[in-house]
Amino acid sequence: MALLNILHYPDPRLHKVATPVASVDDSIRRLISDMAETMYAAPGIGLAATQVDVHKRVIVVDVSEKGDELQAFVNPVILERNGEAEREEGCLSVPGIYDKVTRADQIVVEALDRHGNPFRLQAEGLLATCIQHEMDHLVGKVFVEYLSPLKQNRIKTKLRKRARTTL
Ligand code: K1U
Ligand code: ZN
Repeated sequence: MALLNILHYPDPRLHKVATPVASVDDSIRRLISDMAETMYAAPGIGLAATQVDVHKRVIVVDVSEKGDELQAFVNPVILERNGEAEREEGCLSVPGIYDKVTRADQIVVEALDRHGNPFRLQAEGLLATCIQHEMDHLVGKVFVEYLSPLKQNRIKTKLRKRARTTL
């Protein structure tokens, strides 16, 4: 396994659109393992392949207390969205910034697992929020884009300044 480099907002590569995985082979299983290791080390509760500069439709999520319930989703598609919930979100690509975002409270998602088998999951609460946040990354959307233009500009300035002083 390997730790992968996480891109930081406003890196333009975070806005690339990921392409579907044609076949869940050993290279995808390796990517899932490396993404999981990177997510746990950060630490975080989710990670999208886009964030590690791999533009394929793969996400990993683990919202469990102990961090022992890894879920990998290849080619995820949301089939249903129900209700609304506002939750505080963070992002490993936007370090130190947290803000509230409104999303569906319950979703039904279909994807392939690490063996290429299709599965369907009904998710709610933090798990639903996290899956939607990660799937946004796959279409090049970062959670700060839900915030006002003023907040987005402040965040960009702060992170650019921080990147310059930590070089
Ligand atoms: O960068 C990411 O996409 C991961 C992100 C996922 C997320 C968090 C909160 C709401 C929606 C999506 C994170 O994991 S940020 C870090 C974080 O939330 C966390 C870190 C340590 C312990 C518990 C949570
Ligand atoms: Zn994120």
